[in-house]
Amino acid sequence: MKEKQNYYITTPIYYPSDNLHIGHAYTTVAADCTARFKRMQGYNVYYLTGTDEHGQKIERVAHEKGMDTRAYVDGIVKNIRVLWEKLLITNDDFIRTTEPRHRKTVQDIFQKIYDQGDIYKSVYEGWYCTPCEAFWTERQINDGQCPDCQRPVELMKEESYFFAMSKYQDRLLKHIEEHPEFIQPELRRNEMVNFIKGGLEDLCVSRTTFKWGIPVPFEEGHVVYVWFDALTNYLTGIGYGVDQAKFDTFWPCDVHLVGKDIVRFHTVIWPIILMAAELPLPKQVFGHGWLMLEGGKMSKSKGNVVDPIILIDKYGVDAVRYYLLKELTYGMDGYYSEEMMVSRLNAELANDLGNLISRTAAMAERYFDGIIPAPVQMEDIDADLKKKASEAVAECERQLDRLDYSLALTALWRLVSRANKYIDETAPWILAKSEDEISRGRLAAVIYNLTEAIRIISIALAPFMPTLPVRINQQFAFFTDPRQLNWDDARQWGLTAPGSRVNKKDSLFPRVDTREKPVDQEKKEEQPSGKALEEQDESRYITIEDFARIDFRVAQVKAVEKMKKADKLLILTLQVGDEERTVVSGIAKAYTPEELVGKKVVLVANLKPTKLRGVMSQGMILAASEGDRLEVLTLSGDFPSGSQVR
Ligand code: ME8
Repeated sequence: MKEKQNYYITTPIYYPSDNLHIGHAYTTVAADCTARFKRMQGYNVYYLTGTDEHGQKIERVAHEKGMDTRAYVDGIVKNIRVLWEKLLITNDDFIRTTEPRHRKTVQDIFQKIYDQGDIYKSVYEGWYCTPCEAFWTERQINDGQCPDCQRPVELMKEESYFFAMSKYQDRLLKHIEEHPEFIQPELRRNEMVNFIKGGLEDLCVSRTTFKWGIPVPFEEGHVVYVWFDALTNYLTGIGYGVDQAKFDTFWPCDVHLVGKDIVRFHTVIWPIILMAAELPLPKQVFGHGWLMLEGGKMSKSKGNVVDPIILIDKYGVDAVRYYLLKELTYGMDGYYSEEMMVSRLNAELANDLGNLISRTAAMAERYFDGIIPAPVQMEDIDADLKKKASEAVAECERQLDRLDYSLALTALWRLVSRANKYIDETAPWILAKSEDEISRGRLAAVIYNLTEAIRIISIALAPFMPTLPVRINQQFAFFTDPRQLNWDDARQWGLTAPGSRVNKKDSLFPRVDTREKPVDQEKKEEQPSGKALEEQDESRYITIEDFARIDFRVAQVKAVEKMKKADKLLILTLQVGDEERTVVSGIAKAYTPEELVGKKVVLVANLKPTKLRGVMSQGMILAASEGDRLEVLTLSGDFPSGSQVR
């Protein structure tokens, strides 16, 4: 038998200075999605998360609250554990840096580096950002503020131990050059290469002005710098120094998943600690973007944090996980608002996925008494659905391996859309009206194929939405154990046994009523069943009259400017026949203003004007979008502006 491959993934260990917000939840959910996916692929996975409990920042917060530091962090850590349970996080261990096992690792590594000569004593004189727990030189700070978080820095002068990082600069650059996968995405790698080329200074790695930390093993009164302490958790968590077999199994780590704010610590300080301690470097550090709010980054000090527990209680764990994983595209920032979240949940979960499942279950009940028929009478369109399923799963897998959760979901949604379209194209309600054997055979094939598509989708979605297969299994009895799924089964078509039962239940993703918030008061939509199905299918269409109400026009782009303080928006001046229009469009990530000037585009000319960031937008231009790709529809040739588009 082939030996299982190992896979070690970590999140940052969070500061228990306060309860965590939805931004922290993003990293932990993303790492959990990967851990679940790798387990489904048969890997021997180790998923580590935990808390970074030492340092001046935590000590100050606890004192401000008049509490003993240990008692304070214990309370927050308890809440963090509850949050991970609610988010169904499957971490294999939870490391707290205040545990004795971790103290031992930190002291061993510190001593080892001291013994080989790379830690020495001197006096630190410079600036310190307590919220980031980071040292800065005079040259690096801006107007007395931290270059990372823009909060005031404090002047520090104390006797400290220093870590000779500067001498590792060339070795680190060489490693990054020879291992392009080490820092991902590429944008982060370039930033770090520039930072390192700017020159590394030796790092202050001990403090004497407070006590809340791990003592330096060879000199009383010094505590180890909190980032040296924190980064070492990745070794403690897999048994460094106590369980050699486990350590050898999982080190080097496959991926440290972190936010972009702490890529520098993980790709400069951490690899140099490992080099000095003669340990192999992690295979990858992946820096994802931030979940932003309209007013900027979520931050406890700004008081604009979003509590994930409230969202889970309102919308359910699968919906919250889905939203987070879809919203942040590869390495980029995403923007959170409850309205945008609800509209995504309604469109993608309730409409696209929820309807596919409830329509299929209802048709299986209505046309085959709830027994999945054998697929007789196959046609080309069935082969296409099957092909789309295998393509979607392969693409989802490829994107998950790059940690692009959003595009992985986009790939699966291509299959969801294809299956919904397949219902429209095969029109089972018409097949059901004929008594002849051919129509009956076709109907059986259609229901079987839809069921297969749903089975495949529910396996591939399991890493993202872990309760989905369990809930789907209550309607379609696909799996012996919906908690133990195998990724290979999503790659195969035809595993559903004809004759298995379908038992239609309430919608898996009820629509959230956007007019009535809070959502606790939401009314669940009545799910049509049986006879109402045909009417429901009718209501999915718009009439030609509806279509004719939209006034599409050819418009020529005359001028374009960037919207200030909105990196997604462009302000377009359009010529539409004799008229000039201003349109605000969210396409700045895909186009520079110069690329658009002169282009002929399609304008929805009778869309109600609306003010966007203070600019009145008079219409909308059409664009195709998929994941983070976007392309504006343009006309080649010399169609006059103002012409109608039908
Ligand atoms: O930095 N969007 O801990 P921390 C996305 N203890 N992710 C976010 C986010 C947001 N708005 N806000 C926070 C520390 N995060 C150190 C780490 S590791 C050895 C030590 C996530 O509690 C993101 O992953 O400040 C970020 O890197 C992490 O939370 C920082 O958590």
